[in-house]
Amino acid sequence: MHEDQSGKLPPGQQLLRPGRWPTVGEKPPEGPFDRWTLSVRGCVTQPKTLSLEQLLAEPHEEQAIDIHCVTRWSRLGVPFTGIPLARFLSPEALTADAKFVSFVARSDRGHSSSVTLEVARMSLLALYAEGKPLAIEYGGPVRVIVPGRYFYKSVKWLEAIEVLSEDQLGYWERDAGYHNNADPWQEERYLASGITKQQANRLIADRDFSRQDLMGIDASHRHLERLKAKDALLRNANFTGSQLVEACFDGANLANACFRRADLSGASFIGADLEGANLVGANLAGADLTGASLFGADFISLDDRQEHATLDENTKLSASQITLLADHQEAFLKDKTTMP
Ligand SMILES: Nc1nc2c(c(=O)[nH]1)N[C@H]1C(S)=C(S)[C@@H](COP(=O)(O)O)O[C@H]1N2
Ligand SMILES: [Mo]
Repeated sequence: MHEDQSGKLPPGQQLLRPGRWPTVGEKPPEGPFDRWTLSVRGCVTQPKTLSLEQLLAEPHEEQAIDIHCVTRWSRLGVPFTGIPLARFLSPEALTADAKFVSFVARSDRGHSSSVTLEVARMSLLALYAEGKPLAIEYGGPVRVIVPGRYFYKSVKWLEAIEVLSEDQLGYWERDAGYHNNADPWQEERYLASGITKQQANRLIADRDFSRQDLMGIDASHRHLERLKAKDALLRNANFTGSQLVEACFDGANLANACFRRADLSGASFIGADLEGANLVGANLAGADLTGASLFGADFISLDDRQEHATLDENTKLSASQITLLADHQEAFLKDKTTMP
């Protein structure tokens, strides 16, 4: 546990100024939201379903909680108000085999995430954020806020709290390789990639990554001119120092990918997810970033401001894409956007 760490910035995170709050993940579910219910089930002595009115009538607490998104942006001391989850998870309320808690969202894809009972007991059922009822886009009317873990543990549109005797991996943890412990102080972002060196070398030789799941692939210092990587899953991939002139990454998931000092001139990232990606020292002359998501991405180094991405008048980047970035990234990109 790292309770002493609150109010501080974990390694590899960038601070967003108060009020900046990107929305991340799936679209909100269908309403109505005023008849919301939350059930508590599984290894409990008495399963129950609470209405929104009942939740609102419970005694509330305000807590200032730090948000650390796995895609490298953080907000410190965000005031959330709601019900300490420990109140529903007292030893008397649970059966003897209770060990984990799965948070289940109302969601088309059955979104969920799980934590240990110990971590669940430190969490908050948030009904308000920053003094206002929690907005639908941020998981209202009720979401869980799990302090001291990457924000993907903080499930939005919380519909069920399932107490478990054995852990059950959640949506990101099961299908996308997100680390199940998610401690930002240990940078527990993703699991290691499952691709072997031989597989990686063959794909690199073919220069075709299209639609493949290659999370964490090491493609650093390679000659990958005109690489085809449309719709590829390349979270946490390493392209450091690679030659990627005119590569196509349209629609690809490049969250937390590293393009440090890569040559991306004329490359295309239309609609790609570049959240948390590192583009410091990359050549983006003529690159097309239309519609790419850039929250948490790095274009300029904080340690050495001389080191930054190169953009030119042919780089396609719109002003609306940079309004939720960390201040120093936004300031660097401000005079370099080429579209409204
Ligand atoms: N139901 C649901 N909860 C979710 C997600 C999601 O896709 N669906 N995404 C998670 C991730 S990855 C993050 S970073 C935070 C984002 O919360 P925000 O949109 O309020 O910033 O929600 C988490 N909770
Ligand atoms: Mo996230």
